[in-house]
Amino acid sequence: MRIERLEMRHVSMPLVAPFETSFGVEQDREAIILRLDSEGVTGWGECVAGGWPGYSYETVQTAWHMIQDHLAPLILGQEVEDPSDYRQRIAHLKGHPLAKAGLELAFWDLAGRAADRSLMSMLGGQRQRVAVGVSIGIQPSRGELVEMVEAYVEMGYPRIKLKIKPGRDVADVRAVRQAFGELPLQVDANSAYSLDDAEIFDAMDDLGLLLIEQPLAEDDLVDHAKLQARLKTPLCLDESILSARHARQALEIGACRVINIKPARVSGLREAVAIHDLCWAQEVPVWCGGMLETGIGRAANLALASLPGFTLPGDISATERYYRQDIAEPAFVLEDGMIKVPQGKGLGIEVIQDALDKVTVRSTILQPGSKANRRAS
Ligand code: NPG
Repeated sequence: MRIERLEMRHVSMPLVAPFETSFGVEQDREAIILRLDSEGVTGWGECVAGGWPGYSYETVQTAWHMIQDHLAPLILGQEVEDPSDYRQRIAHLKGHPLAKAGLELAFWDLAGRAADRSLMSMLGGQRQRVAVGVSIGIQPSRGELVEMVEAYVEMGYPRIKLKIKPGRDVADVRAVRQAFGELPLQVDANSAYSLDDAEIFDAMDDLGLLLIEQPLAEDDLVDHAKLQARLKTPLCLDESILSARHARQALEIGACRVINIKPARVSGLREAVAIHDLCWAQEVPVWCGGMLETGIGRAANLALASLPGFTLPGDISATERYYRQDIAEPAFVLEDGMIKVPQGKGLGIEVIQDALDKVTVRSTILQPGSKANRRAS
């Protein structure tokens, strides 16, 4: 398909409530929305790099530069067959998985719309509905945390994830465990600890958690293996796993027993499926993580989570948990602890142009031979 045009929009979307993690507080979700046009077909993508390098070194600014100056020149005016062809064209460029994944997603949507196939069927998904959970940020007090958990349990979320950070860990989690008995519960530290804190995790080990996510630094598989060896609770890696190779190595040395797969973090859906396949073959459970995506990115996460190895509920919640006004429709709703996987062609969602315009803070259109494109090539 000849790529005729790439539109980039930096958006800032107000969240329904601030989201606090060990790396900071987010009030507005920043992202880049991408629109590819080819032969009368449009494909949408979302790059989830945020406003500051808290979760990843990438930000909206670095991703904008990467997409505009390095990725776009490799595709504009070119015949790009499909997402795999796109991946080959950019394979020599180092790093920047969030930027690469955002554009790859637009290629998936384009390919699906052109071939009249849903993303779920292109990826090999097998379920029309997927089990989901909710991720609860750090709350101002323990009492408010317990109230928040209660509200989400009442809404029907069957699995709860609690964000933790030093000083807001064992006592918070114990309070939730005491209030909710058998509730499926897991925690996420976003790499805020070191092996010197192992006793904190020894204490968590008795709280019946499904898993402990990314307790240590993202580049520290070895200490994760040491920590996993002393715990009965499975460790789950998120930030540490950027590719199928990382996943294989982490499993080989016993650094984790579960993997969180986020298409954005691993440079796109193609690599996400490769990690799924590796874990499926080894009977290692995986689940789909989330990065407060708009309806565009969340549609992709739902399609991915419909693959058979996603045996744990994902961080994919209903639209109303994130945004009062999303930029895509239909909204995703929770039904019996599950969300339906879109079945329309491509991502199976439609972008709401007015809503997108309202949250756009800057935009650019790149075409073959356009200034930004020429400058970089
Ligand atoms: O439901 O999309 C969601 C949020 C799930 O906790 C969640 N995401 O560390 O996994 C994470 C965290 C995150 C949010 C990471 C925003 C990066 C950006």
